[in-house]
This record gives sequence, C-alpha cells and structure tokens, in this order.
Amino acid sequence: MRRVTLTQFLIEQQRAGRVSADLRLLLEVVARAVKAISVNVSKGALAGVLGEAGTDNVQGEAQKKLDVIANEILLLANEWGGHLAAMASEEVETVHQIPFDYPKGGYLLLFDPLDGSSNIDVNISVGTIFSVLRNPPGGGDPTEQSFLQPGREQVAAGYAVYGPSTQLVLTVGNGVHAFTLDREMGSFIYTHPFMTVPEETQEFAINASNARHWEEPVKRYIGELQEGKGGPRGRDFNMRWVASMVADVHRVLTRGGIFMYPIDEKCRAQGGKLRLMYEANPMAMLIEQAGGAATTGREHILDIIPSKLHQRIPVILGSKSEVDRVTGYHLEG
Ligand code: P6P
Repeated sequence: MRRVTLTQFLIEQQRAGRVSADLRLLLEVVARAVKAISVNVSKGALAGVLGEAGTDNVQGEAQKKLDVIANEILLLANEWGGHLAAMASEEVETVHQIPFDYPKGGYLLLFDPLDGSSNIDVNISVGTIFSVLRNPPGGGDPTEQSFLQPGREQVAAGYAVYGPSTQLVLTVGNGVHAFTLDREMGSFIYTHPFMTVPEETQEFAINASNARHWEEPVKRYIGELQEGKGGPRGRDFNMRWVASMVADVHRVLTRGGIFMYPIDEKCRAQGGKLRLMYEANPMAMLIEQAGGAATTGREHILDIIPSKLHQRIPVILGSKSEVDRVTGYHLEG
C-alpha cells in the first residue's frame, strides 16, 4: 500500500483550500520539533534528561529537565519560519514574541510542550499538545489579549503522544487524522484517517482519589457507573487513569470513553486542574471533530471566552452519550 507522509497529507489539504501555505509550514515545523522531542524522551536516562530541572514554571510546578528541553525545542523551531506572530507556552508566563530579526506571520501557536511530565521518570506515556489561532488584525506585537479567543476560533489543533510508538494526531477542521513516526525514515506516516469517538462506551477515566471533593452531579454519575449491572445503568463499566491527559485522551479518541477532570473543592479556587488555552481547547476541537463532545459540565469548552492565558477549567470529554448524560446531571442543578 502506498505510504502517505504528513507532508503529502498537508499538501493535499492545501490543494483542497483547507490550509494556507503558512499554516502548512507551521504544522510541518511543529511536527519536526515533535520528532526532536520524541528522540529526547525515548533516550531517557541514556541522555541524562530525566529528573527535576531545579526550576519552577509559571504554574508554580517543579519543572522536569524534559519540560525545559521540549519547551526550548518548540520555541527555537518556530521562531525563524516567518509563519507566526507570537507563541504561548505552559512553561512561560508571558507571550513569547518573535525575535525582531525574524519575519512575522499571521498565526499564534500555543502549546503544552510536555504534558504529563510527572510520568517521565516512571516511563509512562507523555505528550505535546498544540493549538493554532489566527493573530487578530491590528498591527503591533501580539499581546495576551490577542490569544484570548474562544476555542471555536482554532484553525488547527493536535498532539503528539510519546508511547510505544510516537503518533501525531491532528485536525485542521476536516476530521481527525493520525500519523505514526517511522524512526528509520524520520517521517510521520498517515496511519489513522478520520478517527471517530464511538458514541457509546463502557470506559471512564477520572482520578477517583478526589471523590470526596466532587460536586453532587459527578458523585451521582460515577456512582452509577460503579454500581454496574445491578445499578441504574444496567451494565458494567471499566476505569482507566494514566494521569497523562494526552495518553488518556488518545485512548478515548481511539476506542471511546469519557475523560473527566471536573471542578471539585480541591481545585475550585484555581478554576479547575487543566488549562483552557493549550490543553482543553485543542483536545476539545479534536474530540468534537471526531464526533464526540467536550464540556466543563455546564457549557461547551469551545464556547468559553478566555479571561487569561493560563486559565484553568473543568474538563469532561469523549463519547457523546456519556458526556451529554453527565452534563445533563449538572444542568439539572
Ligand atoms: P492528577 C498532568 O500533570 C496533568 O496536567 C494532565 O496531563 C493529567 O490528566 C492530570 O494533570 C493528572 O492530574 O491530579 O491525577 O495528577
């Protein structure tokens, strides 16, 4: 069978008018950066990249060496190409401006360079999440306000999952497509066209150690799943929790499920656990493009008008029938 590469896929999307030449270049550059991150992640102890960096990020979290490495790879890879107006990273407090000696383009790139990095030292899958917005017209250097657009404005979103294989999962608004890294060729090969989230599922993902902090609708919903065949759902359910959003969402995108990091008494003061701009929004675009649903429990994630760059929100996403059910429980009050 003819092997289609990411480059060929993107050229076909450009020919069909779904991506501009600049957006195609942007996605190629991000893919190249992801390959470099994959090389570092897969070397682990052999490259001395495990363990703490000895610094904290803007979230006040201790950075892993690979957090810093992945962030630098993405910033340096994307600065010079002329396709970006600015960047924003989970690891950087303010907007990252394009150095003055490089040309600027019309897109804004946001990313979580290495999500789930607490799993690095125990060799569990981690990932990179990215989101692409248009830079609003108006000249001058982009400000934080330039980035504060609802998720529906995204022109592309995706993630890389560094697992048994490295996969790049991408949408440009025409379905969800996955590419598997062929390390010998150094190419992403098109392996999963038009991924879809099954409407029904028997698998849920939540950090059950937070149960005592959950709101009543979540306690009701999870309780019903745990009652299984003998309870109101009349069937048994299974639970998975990797504590690496990319790994958990990739499983949901691949075989269905519901992924939940709801608001609870523990994270209420921060607004939630997961970040809106470079975790929830890109994942919500992918899930909706794949026929699933993504809400905070009370509203569609992609409709939220952001108030700040590192804003956190509750996240419930995956198989539509389950997301609709638990969102309904929240709206019943
Ligand atoms: P907890 C990783 O730190 C992360 O941001 C997501 O990737 C993951 O889903 C979540 O936090 C795990 O949180 O509370 O289970 O450690």
